[in-house]
Amino acid sequence: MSEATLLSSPDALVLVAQRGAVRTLTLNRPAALNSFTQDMHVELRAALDGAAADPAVRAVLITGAGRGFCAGQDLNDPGMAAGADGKPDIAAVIEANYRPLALRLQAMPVPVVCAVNGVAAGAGANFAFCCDIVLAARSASFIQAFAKIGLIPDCGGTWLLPRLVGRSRALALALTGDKLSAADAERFGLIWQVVDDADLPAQALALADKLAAMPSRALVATRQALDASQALSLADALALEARVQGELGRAHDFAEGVAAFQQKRPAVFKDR
Ligand code: T3D
Repeated sequence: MSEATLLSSPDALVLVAQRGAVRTLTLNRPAALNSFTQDMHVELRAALDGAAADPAVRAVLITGAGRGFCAGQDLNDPGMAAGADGKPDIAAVIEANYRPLALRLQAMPVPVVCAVNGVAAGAGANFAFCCDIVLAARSASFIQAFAKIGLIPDCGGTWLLPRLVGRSRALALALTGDKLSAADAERFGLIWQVVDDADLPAQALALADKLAAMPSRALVATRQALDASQALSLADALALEARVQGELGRAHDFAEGVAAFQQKRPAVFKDR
């Protein structure tokens, strides 16, 4: 297995590395549990845009440095905008940072794996849930911390939580702000899988490698169709499936997948 190549500065707020076809982004403010500052948002956006634009990238893996994954908004960040009345303009912070982040993840042209290595709180938790497949270390936890500071779930939380776990659990998580263990997050269906702490990096990388070798265009079309179906009737979802299958059926990867099956060899997918 090849070594990872660091593409960012070693002291960047988001470390960017490439190994094979997997681009790894590591939130890197461990002393503040990788909470989001304005500068970290800027670096994360650039890193996600860079991965999206690079044809050598076929899967993205997101994780955090140190003992936390991400504690949400850095509540000490002087970059937090103030409105004309001098009070915090949180709408501006969300419009500038969290809304683009959630939409960027939903529109990534490759699958995104999230390896939650420690606590994920506030927007840090919902950022993780925006990713396609979430693994978490057994010691990790998830906290909808917003209610404790007089806010509502953001970074897509109001949309994601009821879809992931249903209204009853979504409301209880959001209203109490209680800490949910990784094991309970898996049991609720908030995340895909909990793994032993020591195994998280290797298992997350193995999953990203596996996805990188699969037909990216079809994987991304799957995410888009599943998300779109939430607002569609069965008849309209069936029509969408027909249209998307029609497009994929004319693409390289379908021909390659069928040929590889018939020839009993591994497929080499390349559409993105
Ligand atoms: O503009 C806007 O506000 C809008 C956007 C809102 C989106 C949001 O994300 S709102 C929610 C913001 N996040 C939180 O409210 C979580 C705050 N953090 C915590 O509740 C706890 O830190 C944790 C439960 C996440 C972890 O607890 P613990 O005991 O493991 O660690 P700790 O000792 O509290 O934190 C370690 C350090 O990280 C500590 O710094 P220190 O004292 O060692 O210098 C702590 O201050 C720092 N830290 C943790 N979270 C944040 C933070 N610093 C700034 N902002 C944080 N969110």
